[in-house]
Amino acid sequence: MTKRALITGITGQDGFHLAELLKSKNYEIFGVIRGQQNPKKIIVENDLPYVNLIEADLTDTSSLNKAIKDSKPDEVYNLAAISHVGYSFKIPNLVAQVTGVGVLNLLESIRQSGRQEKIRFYQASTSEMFGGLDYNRPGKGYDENALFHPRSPYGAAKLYAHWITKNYRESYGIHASCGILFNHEGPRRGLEFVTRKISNAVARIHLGKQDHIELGNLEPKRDWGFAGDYVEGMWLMLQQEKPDDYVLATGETHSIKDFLELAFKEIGINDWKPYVRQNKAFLRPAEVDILLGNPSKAEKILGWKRKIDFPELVKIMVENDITIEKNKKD
Ligand code: G4F
Repeated sequence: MTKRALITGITGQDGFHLAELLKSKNYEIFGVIRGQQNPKKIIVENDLPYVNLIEADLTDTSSLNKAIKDSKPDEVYNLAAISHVGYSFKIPNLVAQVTGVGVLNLLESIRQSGRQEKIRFYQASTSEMFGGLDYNRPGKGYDENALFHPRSPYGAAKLYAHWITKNYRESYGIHASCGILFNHEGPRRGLEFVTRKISNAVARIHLGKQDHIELGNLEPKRDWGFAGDYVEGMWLMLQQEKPDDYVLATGETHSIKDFLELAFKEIGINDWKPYVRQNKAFLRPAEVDILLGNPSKAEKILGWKRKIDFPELVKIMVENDITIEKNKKD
């Protein structure tokens, strides 16, 4: 029988990759779209024509109730959030409502739908919940039992969402799993995130469209994987008999300088420093200095493993942006 999936956050990078994966598995897919005249609607309609769009908002329970009623999902993937860590310091209350309490609203809609035992739920938790400070497993990385210490309004809101999801699993028996995903990137990443900002700028520098890039702190390290690999892990979590929480990560960590080094090498530039300027506007009130994940549990239980490594990821992103920028008139 064809399975039905409801995806919130369909306009984002992960929504795109997950829809492609579920389509290849013959799911009927419903995507939640938010806002009056959302400019991303047309992109979803073009790139994912098989997705049935439903208008709803995580902060509006009646619209969520209707989304669950109309889509009758077997699986719900909550990928929606205000997800930019730096921006979350500017609108902390809104982030708490959308990224945190929004998840409670969605879980309540599932619980009150009369179909709660038929629905499996995925919550997009994040490595930002660890915060980098209690780096208590040197060399091994954060696993599912590591301490949480969020360092931003975004991280704190995600931590609430994580715990309320676990709470609904324990209290009401909802098949709800949290994927604690470390940074995952790719050609579909928004230009406001550092990897895509760099790959795009490198492409433009290569084509003579700009001569430098302005960035914030270059020292932080991240465990960067490819988003296409990570959506496979989300799906695998919901195929398990029992719900649980899993870290998805590569088990490697690299600095922003490492990313710059490889990205500029793709266009034949060995010394990136003359092309990079620091702009304090991109510094954050509190920084997460290092993130390294330990995906052993997901590898063992789900049989999940990332396929694309760090150098390949950088190459894919730079090549993609060169193609886009070549075809674009500025
Ligand atoms: O690319 P970023 O904005 O990603 P960040 O903050 O790690 O968060 C991303 O990954 C999380 C998973 O761990 C997700 F939960 C979250 O939603 C998001 O997808 O920044 C990465 C690092 C930071 O240390 C930042 O300070 O890059 C540093 N950075 C330096 N210059 C910059 C810039 N970040 C951005 N966005 N723009 C800069 O110019």
